[in-house]
Amino acid sequence: MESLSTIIVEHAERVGLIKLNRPEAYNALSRTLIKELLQALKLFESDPSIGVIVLTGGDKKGFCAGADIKEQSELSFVNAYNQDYLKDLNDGFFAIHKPIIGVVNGIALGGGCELAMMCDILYASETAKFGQPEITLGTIPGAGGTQRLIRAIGKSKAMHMILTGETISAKQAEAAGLVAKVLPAEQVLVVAMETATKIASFSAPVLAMAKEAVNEAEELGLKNGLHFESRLYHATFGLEDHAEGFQAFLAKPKRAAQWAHK
Ligand code: DAK
Repeated sequence: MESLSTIIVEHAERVGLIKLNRPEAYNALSRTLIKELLQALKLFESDPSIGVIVLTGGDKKGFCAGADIKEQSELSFVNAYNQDYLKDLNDGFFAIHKPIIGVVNGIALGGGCELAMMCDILYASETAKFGQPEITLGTIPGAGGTQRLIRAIGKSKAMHMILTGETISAKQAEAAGLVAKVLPAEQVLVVAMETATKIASFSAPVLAMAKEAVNEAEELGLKNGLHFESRLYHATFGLEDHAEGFQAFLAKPKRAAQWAHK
């Protein structure tokens, strides 16, 4: 990967870590940051030594303050429309089969809250705050806020956040179902990395199928969703890892499965 100016990329045991790194602008989503973030995601997606991706905001300025307001202020409607301004962000996340854990360690506002919701699992620090303040700027959420927030926390709470621009705390986000776990700021990334390592220790194709099946629940009705799930479930029977997982369980004594990731 070319030299990076807005993110930091690290490798741990089967885990790829991406830290947003524009502390001078609260990690706002400049075009460069989005380009580098999507490159890093693509790289980890294609790297067989990586099973799970962790996305966080670094230690200094929280997770992300949304679209870069300075950049956006210079865009006319026609330019934004013709360039599909920021649209590649959602498309980039849709292309990732590996699980992505988002670690929100401070503010996640506007596109930052939307970026968090593009992840598959969210951990938050006790100091985290989530909000869609676009209404205060004379615009509306544009990267999934109106669509994902309602699915995550229900209509009344989503409407309240979007129409008032007010933030919710990490504890409120956890109670509402937006966040899986809230931890002290100094522990949240460490625990998320432990979880990522645990998830990454399972069979990669099975993880991808599980992620796809869960995500399809938002697209399909129950009957079609159950059908899709059962077909993927049957498909796992064709994997070497399926045979290995069952043999390891049935062995006397029971042993740990050795995944071949195929
Ligand atoms: N963009 C650019 N710079 C930002 C920024 C942002 N979003 N947020 C903060 N900064 C910069 C500030 O301008 C300031 O820069 P200097 O003046 O020092 O040069 C520096 O960060 C420190 O900010 P503050 O002085 O304001 O620091 P405070 O601690 O007082 O406040 C804050 C921190 C994060 C609470 C505050 O800065 C804030 O409210 N920021 C704006 C948050 C916000 O309104 N975000 C929503 C932006 S609209 C789409 C995809 C995405 C989107 C839309 C469409 N498509 C797919 C189509 C997303 C839209 C949005 O996110």
